[in-house]
Amino acid sequence: MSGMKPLADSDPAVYMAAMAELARQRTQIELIASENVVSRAVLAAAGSVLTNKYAEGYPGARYYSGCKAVDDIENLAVQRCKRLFGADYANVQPHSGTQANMAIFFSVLEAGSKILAMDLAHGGHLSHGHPLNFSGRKYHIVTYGVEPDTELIDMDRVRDIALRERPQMIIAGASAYSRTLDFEAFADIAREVGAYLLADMAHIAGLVAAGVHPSPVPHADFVSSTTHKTLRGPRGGFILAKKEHAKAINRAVFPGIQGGPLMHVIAAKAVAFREALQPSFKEYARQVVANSKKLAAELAERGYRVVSGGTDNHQFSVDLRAKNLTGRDASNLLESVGITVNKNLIPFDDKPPQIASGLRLGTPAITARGMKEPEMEMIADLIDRVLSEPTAAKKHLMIRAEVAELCARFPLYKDIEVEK
Ligand code: DSN
Repeated sequence: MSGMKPLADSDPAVYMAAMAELARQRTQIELIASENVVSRAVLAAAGSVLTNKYAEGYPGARYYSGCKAVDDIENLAVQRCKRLFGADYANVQPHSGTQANMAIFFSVLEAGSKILAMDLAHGGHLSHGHPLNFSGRKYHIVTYGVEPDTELIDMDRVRDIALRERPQMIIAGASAYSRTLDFEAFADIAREVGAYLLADMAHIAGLVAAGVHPSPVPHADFVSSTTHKTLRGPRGGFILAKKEHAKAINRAVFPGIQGGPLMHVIAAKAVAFREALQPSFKEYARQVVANSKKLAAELAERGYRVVSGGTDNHQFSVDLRAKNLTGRDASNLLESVGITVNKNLIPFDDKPPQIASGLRLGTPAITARGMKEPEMEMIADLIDRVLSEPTAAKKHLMIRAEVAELCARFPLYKDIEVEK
């Protein structure tokens, strides 16, 4: 890998594993909805000397000397993030989306406070109340979900639950929901019951930045996000909030739940925010959604039931019950031909999460490679040919070759060469 000769020379085992991962990314179709492919500039920042610097605290108020350069970088990241989302305040230090949520909870909630969040079995997120996660262990979680007939969130139902339960916080956000979230309606409900509104936009942040999904920023007290999904940045998190919460959030992140920030990752976030401010990013996000709609429609045409009947964003789930396949079996079959997806519960699933009746598919990564509608038709066809004949091993070999051929037309990190 260019710039990786020192690693190749000193630690061939790690280097070869990194090369194997590069080869996997190059030759497979990535449909995991939460993954993406970052630019070379983001990679360079994340792999830079900034990893060496301790910078506990915030710009201008650090607990270590020598922070001039990293202060400049964090200030840039914060300014760009605020500009991108039109926010009053941003904290770019959270190491992940879960830690962003943790800091927000710690800033205004007490242990045992009641949180109303989307049911994990309907598409909610681990950090919104899984019983083994800190959220489910430390807080009293009550849930809303989707309706059995429409598989959509019904805001009247959310309001009824909120009025009954009187939570201290409501979370609007999901990791497997393909429809537009009505942040304004969530905010009205939160106001009515005296709750804080946290919008977790981790999945849709890139779509929000580009204006192809309504923004939660004008409506929510707090917005949490990751940077590595539709936003196409490095693995990490950030928080936006109304100005009045700035002090409490800063304290909750550091020293509340984190020590030294990852300055190399913050630099990569700054680079990604700048990229997302460019007009080309709007076009990228528009194409992500167009591809998602096209892939869902092509699969529906081939007899796959798409949960809620379609998608408004970068992802959707398919129900495999009519195909007599589980999510686990289907994802293993697809992986064997170089198509990477994840098994996923569908709403009201009768199977456990390790087996699941559905697959979740997303288009951020394949769109970043340049694929468009004609390729979505080809991918739907490849998926269908594998899943329609799960035991046709010879045919699967041919499909594997077709997947590799398609990927070769959309090269990834062309300049990166394996060191001899
Ligand atoms: N695990 C991520 C996802 O795949 O949606 C969310 O953290």
